[in-house]
Amino acid sequence: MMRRLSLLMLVALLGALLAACGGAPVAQPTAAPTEPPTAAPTEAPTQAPTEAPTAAPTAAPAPTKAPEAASGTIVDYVGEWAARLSGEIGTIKIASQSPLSGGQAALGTGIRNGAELGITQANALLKDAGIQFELAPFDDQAKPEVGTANAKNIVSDADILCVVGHLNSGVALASLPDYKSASLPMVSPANTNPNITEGGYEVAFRIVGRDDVQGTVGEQFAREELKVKSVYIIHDTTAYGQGVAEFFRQAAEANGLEVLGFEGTEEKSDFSAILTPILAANPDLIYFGGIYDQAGPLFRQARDRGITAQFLGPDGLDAADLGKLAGDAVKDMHYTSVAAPVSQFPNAARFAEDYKAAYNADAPPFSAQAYDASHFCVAAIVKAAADAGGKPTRAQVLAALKSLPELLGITGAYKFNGKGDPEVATYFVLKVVDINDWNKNELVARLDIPAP
Ligand code: ABU
Repeated sequence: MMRRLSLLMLVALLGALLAACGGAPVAQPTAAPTEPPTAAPTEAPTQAPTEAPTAAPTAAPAPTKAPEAASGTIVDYVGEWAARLSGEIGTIKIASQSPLSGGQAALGTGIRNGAELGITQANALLKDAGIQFELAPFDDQAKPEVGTANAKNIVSDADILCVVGHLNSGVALASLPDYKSASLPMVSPANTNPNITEGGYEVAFRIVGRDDVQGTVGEQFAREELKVKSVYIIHDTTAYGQGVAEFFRQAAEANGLEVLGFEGTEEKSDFSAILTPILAANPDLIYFGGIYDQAGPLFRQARDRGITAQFLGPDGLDAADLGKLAGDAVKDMHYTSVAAPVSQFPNAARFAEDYKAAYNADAPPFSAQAYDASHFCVAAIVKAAADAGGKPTRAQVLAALKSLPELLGITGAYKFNGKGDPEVATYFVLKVVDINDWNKNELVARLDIPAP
């Protein structure tokens, strides 16, 4: 099995490298389309955990080849649809929801900024088309109850026709009933809990993978590549953290990786109580299902107490602040991600420069995905406006999102399946090399895996 995973990872990595070396057209966000498409465009502590997953795959699904080059970039298609607009539509709002304050603001601010850059650059493309966009950013504080309150304000603003968000699956799941009641589509750049698209909300789309896959990819990597025999699993009790931890545990139990403990904690600073039994159990691996703001002090204190287990976790750890919070405790650790540092996306090089120029900071993981998510909102709104012959309704934007062809953004090519998942999602395994420079993280594997 280990050799099989290694081979699959190598094949997937080579496929991705080939695609990056010329297979995929490069999106230049600010450039007007040069050629029309050839085909007619036809957390929070209070977050409730998900139900225990019942049907997680216990072996990571086999990756496919890297996505083929799409028939057109998002900006190509937007330009094509904009040419069919008539009259002055005016300014349409796109909301973002993500944590802009609190311990997860580093990633949440990146989502807001990525969406803002996407909208600014779309406006430049559309300046003579009679339609412009405005971002309405909301701070959900990584708290479900705040997300819900924001969602009620968002749906009451008739000018908002699409939402980019959230960072936290538990917050998105709390907000989706309001979006659903208003037929308001949400395009997530980050949410990985399966219930986002399996929960019957009908308005949820995402451009990232799912934790029923991510958890099994992590378990397979732990067993076959890290060669660990035992694991102690910690999670943050949120829909996301507990969910992905349970998928990891299911796979571990099915595959003979000994699970020495499975604990949830909302603690943010003093992990003594949870580390004492881990020290006694002496696992080969600690798997943490949660976000970097909690993982950082947990990992640092684990090392300080003499725990030598390797660390592993999912995409909630994909943040430069993990290095700042944990220090050398996370040097050389591995994690899985559905996002990855922006340095992993050749087509996002221009985005990374623009982000740095606009915000005087490196673009964090999920910000480039938020840029792409905002462009999916723009594409659907412009297409719906062209089809409707004027300002579209939310229901028309929702229908347009469902009908979009595969579109190439700066982080990949995406086509939504009937549930709102991307037909193929990319899962990364990364290694922390330099705790002071997240973009130096080493790509260990890249797996392109069809939606479950
Ligand atoms: N997937 C990364 C962010 C955490 C979440 O989905 O809740």
